[in-house]
Amino acid sequence: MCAEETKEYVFKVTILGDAAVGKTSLINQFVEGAFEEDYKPTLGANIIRKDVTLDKFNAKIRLIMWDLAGQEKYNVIRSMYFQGCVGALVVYDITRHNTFKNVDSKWLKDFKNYVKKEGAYILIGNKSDLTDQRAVSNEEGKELAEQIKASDFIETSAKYGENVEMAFKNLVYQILRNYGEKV
Ligand code: G3D
Ligand code: MG
Repeated sequence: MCAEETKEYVFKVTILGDAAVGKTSLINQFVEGAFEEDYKPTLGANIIRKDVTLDKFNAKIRLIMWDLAGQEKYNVIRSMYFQGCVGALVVYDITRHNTFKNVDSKWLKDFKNYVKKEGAYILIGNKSDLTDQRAVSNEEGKELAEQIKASDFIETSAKYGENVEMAFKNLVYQILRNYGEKV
């Protein structure tokens, strides 16, 4: 009997959200399992690769994550940033309400404009460890996720690694579903 062939996937995903919501920290935490305290805004976009294994699905999955660095370059690289993209984490900072407002009016609007095919996206409320500075409630987050038809809503702490792996993996599961996989 032949062994079943392992499928291979390469997914480009973007991490969207206002400056300093924690996009780079989320990626660092996911990739290294460590928190980079040193904030150095670079220019353009960083491209980070990670191979992902899933419990419920046997496949080789390579994630190519595009992280927007210096936000001021965004308008110039926007179309390139979204080209071939199949999913996004749309991130706000639970301590700053304006980052929450921009989720739909700015980031998701661009994602939908540029990612023509059905793209998967998950709403992320980051900095959940800063409970005493919270400005956006969990309920508001849930409501927005429903309203924008995000496939999931997760509060994370990139600082402590809370829910970070789950956020990226849930995004991968949703992308696989969009590819017709039963996961
Ligand atoms: P960005 O890539 O979206 O611009 P960064 O954001 O990942 O660079 O993070 C911006 C600032 O928020 C950094 O602080 C970072 O340490 C902090 N941060 C990111 N995620 C979390 C989190 O979950 N909890 C807390 N408490 N802080 C977080 P500095 O002070 O270095 O600018
Ligand atoms: Mg960054």
